[in-house]
Amino acid sequence: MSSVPGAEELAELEQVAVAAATEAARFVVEERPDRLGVSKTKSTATDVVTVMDQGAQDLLRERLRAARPDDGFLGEEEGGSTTRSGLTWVVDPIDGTVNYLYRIPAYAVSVAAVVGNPRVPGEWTPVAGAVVNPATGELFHARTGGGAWRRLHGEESTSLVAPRPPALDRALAGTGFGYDPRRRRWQAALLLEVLPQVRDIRRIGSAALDICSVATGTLDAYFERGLNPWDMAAAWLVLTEAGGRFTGLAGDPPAEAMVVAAVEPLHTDLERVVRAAAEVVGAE
Ligand code: LIP
Repeated sequence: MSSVPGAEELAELEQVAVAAATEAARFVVEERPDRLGVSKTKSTATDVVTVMDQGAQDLLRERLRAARPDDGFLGEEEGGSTTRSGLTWVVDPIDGTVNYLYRIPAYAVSVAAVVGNPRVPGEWTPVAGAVVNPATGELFHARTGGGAWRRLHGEESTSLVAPRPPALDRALAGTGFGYDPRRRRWQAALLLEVLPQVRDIRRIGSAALDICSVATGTLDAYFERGLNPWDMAAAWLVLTEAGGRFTGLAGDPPAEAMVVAAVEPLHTDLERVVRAAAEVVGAE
C-alpha cells in the first residue's frame, strides 16, 4: 500500500474533496429535473440510477481529474481509471439514491482520496475526504491526522469530536438493507438477533450519513453488510478522525462483508453482538 502523503499534500487533498463534493451537491439540487425518473437499474429492479447520479459523477470526475490528473478514479457509476500517483479518488455521487428519488432529505455526495487498492478489502485506507448532504448543506470533512470537521450551511467549519457512547442496551444503532431479496432476508434475520440488545434501530438510507451521524452522536452506532468502497470511504475517515472506530468483524477491515461503526467501549460490545448474530444466522 502506498504511503500516506505528507501534511501539505493532505491539506490539498482535503480542500479538493470539499470543493468537488460541494459543487456536486449544488448540482444534484439545482439541476434536478422536475420529473426525475430512473434511467437504469443495476443489481436488481430496485437498485436504481438516475441521470443525476451519472451527471454528478461525471462532474466529480472532471473536477478531480483537472485538480489531480495523476490520481485514479473509482465511482459507483460507470467510468473508472487507474492511478499513476498511488492515490485514487473513490466517490459516490449520490449515496442514498432512493431517498433522493423520493425527495427524502437524507442523501449525500461522498468524495475520498485513498491510498492503496480500493477494490481489495484491507489494502486501502482513506487519507482525505468530504461528505455533503445536499438537502441540508451539512458538510463533513477530514484528512489523516487533521481531525474531523463539520460545517453547517454558510458557517465556518467546527471541530467534530464523537461523544462518549452509552451502553449497548441504551444505544441507538443505524443499519441498512441491500437491494437483493436474498441479502435482505439475511439482513432481517441478523436484525432479529441484534434488535433486542440495543435501544432501537434507525434505517436512514445513506451509509455515508449514517457513519457521520456516529461522529456527531445523532446515532450511537451503525452496522451494515453490503457496503461498497464508495459508500464508506469518506465517512470512515470522518468517524476515525472524530475518535470513533470503523472495522469489520473479528479484526477484519471494513468491507462488503460487514462494517461496524461506534466509539469505544460500545464498538467492542456491538462488534461482539453482530458477530454472534452473524454466526446464528449463518450463510446467506
Ligand atoms: C445506499 C447505502 C445504504 C444502503 C442502501 C444503499 P446507494 O447506497 O448508502 O447504506 O442501506 O441500500 O445501498 O445505493 O443509495 O448509493
